[in-house]
Amino acid sequence: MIEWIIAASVSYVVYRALRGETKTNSPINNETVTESFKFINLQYVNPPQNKIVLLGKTGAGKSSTCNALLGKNVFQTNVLHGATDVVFSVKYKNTYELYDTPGLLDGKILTESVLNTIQQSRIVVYVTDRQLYRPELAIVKALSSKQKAWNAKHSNSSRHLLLYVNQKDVWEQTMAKSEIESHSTAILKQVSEWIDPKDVAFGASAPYKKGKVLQPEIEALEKLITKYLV
Ligand SMILES: Nc1nc2c(ncn2[C@@H]2O[C@H](COP(=O)(O)OP(=O)(O)OP(=O)(O)O)[C@@H](O)[C@H]2O)c(=O)[nH]1
Ligand SMILES: [Mg+2]
Repeated sequence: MIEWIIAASVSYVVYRALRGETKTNSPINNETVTESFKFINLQYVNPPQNKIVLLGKTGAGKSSTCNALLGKNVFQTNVLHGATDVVFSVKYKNTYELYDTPGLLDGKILTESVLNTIQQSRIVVYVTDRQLYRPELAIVKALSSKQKAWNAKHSNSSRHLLLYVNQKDVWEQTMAKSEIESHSTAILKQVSEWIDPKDVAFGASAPYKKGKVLQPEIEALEKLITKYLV
């Protein structure tokens, strides 16, 4: 497993370098791990609103995913991490609003506005482009347990947690089929205690090949979200 993570990370770094992207993730230190535990204080008091919030590590592709879901470039994206620094929303389908948030980790703290948006949202989409780091798993666990506690008492206003695994084009360009399979299985296994495999979607929000940005492959996530819109 360790060799595999190293191989995947190296391929990814090489891929980004080939794209001219030289900035890589900062290592995750104890401070950021501790910060992630602020999520434990998440309180669900009021019923959820028609809001969808995208959360995840910086550079995972949250803003690109919002754009792909909307079918237009509204949210700012950047190869350099930290492109999004405030919570920003736009209208989505069926009276829903789509919320983009600043990236987690990379030394970022969880702001009040992100926490409030999570508390208000019916659907939380955790976005990743690889196996989750430990602090991310802590976040997923906290979100899932708080949502389950809420849902157990309020069957007519359920909350949902989805996982979206982005950048599948990068995997396809840097890994063999068998590696992709084990990569996918490993991610499903990592979150299996908290997220049903049926609530996991794979895709590519801003696929890139030979210097060109291609059409997003976002159907799987769209389908999942649509299932939970009320
Ligand atoms: N190849 C490829 N690149 C992608 C994909 N999705 C996003 N990217 C690229 O990844 C970089 C980061 O994407 P963003 O959408 O800005 O990421 P973010 O999660 O919003 O980042 P922060 O705002 O810093 O938290 C950009 O250069 C995107 O073009 C994808 O599916 N495939
Ligand atoms: Mg962003």
